Amino acid sequence: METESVLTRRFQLILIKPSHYDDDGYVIRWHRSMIPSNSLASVFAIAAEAGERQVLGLGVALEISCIDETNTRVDIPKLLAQLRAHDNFGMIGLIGVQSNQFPRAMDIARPFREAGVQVVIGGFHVSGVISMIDEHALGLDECRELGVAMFAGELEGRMDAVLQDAAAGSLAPLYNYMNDLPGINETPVPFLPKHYVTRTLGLSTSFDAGRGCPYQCSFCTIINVQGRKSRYRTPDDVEHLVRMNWAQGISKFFITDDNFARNRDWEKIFDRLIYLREEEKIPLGLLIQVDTLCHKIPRFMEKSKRAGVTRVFIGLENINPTNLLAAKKRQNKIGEYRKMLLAWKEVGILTLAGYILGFPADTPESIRHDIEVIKRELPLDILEFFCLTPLPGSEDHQKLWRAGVPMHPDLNRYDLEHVCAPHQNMTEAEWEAIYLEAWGLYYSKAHMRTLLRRGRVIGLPLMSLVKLLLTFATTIPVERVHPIQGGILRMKHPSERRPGLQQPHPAVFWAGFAWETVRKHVQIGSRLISLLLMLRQVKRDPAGDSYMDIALTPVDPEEDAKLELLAPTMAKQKAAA
Ligand code: B12
Ligand code: SF4
Repeated sequence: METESVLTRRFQLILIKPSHYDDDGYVIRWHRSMIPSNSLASVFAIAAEAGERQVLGLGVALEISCIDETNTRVDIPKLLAQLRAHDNFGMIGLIGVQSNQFPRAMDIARPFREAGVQVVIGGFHVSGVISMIDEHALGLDECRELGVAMFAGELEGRMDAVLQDAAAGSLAPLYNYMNDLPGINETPVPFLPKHYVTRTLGLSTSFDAGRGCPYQCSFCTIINVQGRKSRYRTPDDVEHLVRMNWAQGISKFFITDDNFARNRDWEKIFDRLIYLREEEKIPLGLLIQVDTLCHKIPRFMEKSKRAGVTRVFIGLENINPTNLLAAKKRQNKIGEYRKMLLAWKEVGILTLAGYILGFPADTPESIRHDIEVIKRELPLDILEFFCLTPLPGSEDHQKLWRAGVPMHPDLNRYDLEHVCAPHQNMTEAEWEAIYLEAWGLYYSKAHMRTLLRRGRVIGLPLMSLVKLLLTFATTIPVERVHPIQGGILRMKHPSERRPGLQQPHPAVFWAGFAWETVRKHVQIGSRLISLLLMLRQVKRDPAGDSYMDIALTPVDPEEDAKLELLAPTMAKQKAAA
């Protein structure tokens, strides 16, 4: 009898990737979110492999379930009942928790801890704070008080100990591997079963081909958590994960490396992807992130195209050299921006760039001016704005913390959309106002028409461009969240309101939600119609094929020196001479 009961034990491993709260205090959740979480895919794959090796002993099964809160409600009573049915033989894993998600993660953890369920939290907040501040600051002591075990560092090669401790009911308060970054070659590759992937848009998934970045931007947390040395997956691993996904019909990937161009093995990985695409006819579609000097790497652009890259995200950050220097972003050379963007245009790949507002030299006027310069002179498709934020784990945050500069105490705001620290030229209200205004300035009707006209003459996929324009032009004004946190059909539930805020009467809540949903869809629908009409006009324009403007003009060093884009750089050079 005894043996039989041991054999039937099933450890419940529930992996939850928390979302965070919007400005009204509701969890940001969608019917379909943008893209599956790579953190969740990584931890799931590591756990699944541990399960196959029966790390909890012969006859003890590991039952893993995943919840990405950006697209699935965390139904706490249901999960508690599931765990109770197994005598609480299980564990909640709070996965890939960023600083802005930490308060929500704690709110999820609380009822589980009250019920005696074991909880472990991992991700950039815990790792970043331990790396740059200490083991107690910014909510980490709250974890200890609640009995939530913390995991700092990376999980590859370390899962067995966590699972075995949890199964024995004796989790340590802290697993700290920050000083020991594992190699990620030949470790389980990130993977999510298709029924999780279909909760996101466009049947695409994500993986990291490498970790670590050699640069030293002061606002960056990545170098202090994942290190500056390039660690990467082997081409065999990448091929394996592509085949696993293709077996379930998925061939579109977001390669999440912060800078794939600095992955030391980028070429070997691209060669393998080119083989899979050209010889095996797997219809790969890739989004990669690169730096502004990637066009200088021989063969990088051409092989990107052949490997199936359709979109690139570039960390442009700013066009003011003083700001770039202040952020130690020395690798961004403004004189190279046009060359790099035109090189991507030449291979027909859509470009998206991140632009940070709130560097020391910024004022509302300078930001307005810079956006107009970008629109006129840079051949860029999509621009995304962020507020400069001292993210826990970054050098910027560490400096302010040590200097005792007051920063916003609510971690939920550290999402790059809210102002969290003082600025020398702008009040908090001015900064937040120019952040919202910036979106409207770039996604004006006139500029979206220009982008479509440039797209036509270059031969970009215009429907893809329209979809991106719709997302980036509407998500902020309609949904009040950043487009990369967006999705389709915003979902809300009264139980998801932040504790401490007033709970509305259910009737009032649901009536408000229904009205809000209708209103938003009318707004989005009318923007879509106007974009489609614009596209039709652009396509039918008889002069469309000969369209030309400053941005599309090939680089000529003498002529480029006269552009406003380079005015601050030229002035600096003159002064230095
Ligand atoms: C890809 C990515 C995204 C994607 C996410 C989708 C996807 N496909 O994954 C998108 C573009 C949507 C995105 C959005 C945002 N992101 Co982002 N993102 C990243 C990026 C580049 C990679 C994440 C990743 O996959 N890492 C690899 C995984 C495997 O690492 P990991 O999460 O640390 O997990 C490992 C360990 O921590 C540990 N672990 C993790 N969880 C757990 C749990 C347990 C129980 C255990 C035992 C272990 C464990 O094991 C894992 C494997 O080793 C990171 C930077 C980076 N290099 O990580 C930024 C990063 C995580 N993002 C960041 C931010 C701020 C955001 C946004 C708020 C920005 C915005 N305004 O939109 C939003 C938030 C939206 C959201 N809902 O997540 C910050 C977070 C910083 C911080 N201190 O919080 C980072 C670090 C980048 C930065 N600017 O510094 N992001
Ligand atoms: S290039 Fe990107 S990943 Fe590298 S240090 Fe700068 S911000 Fe961080």
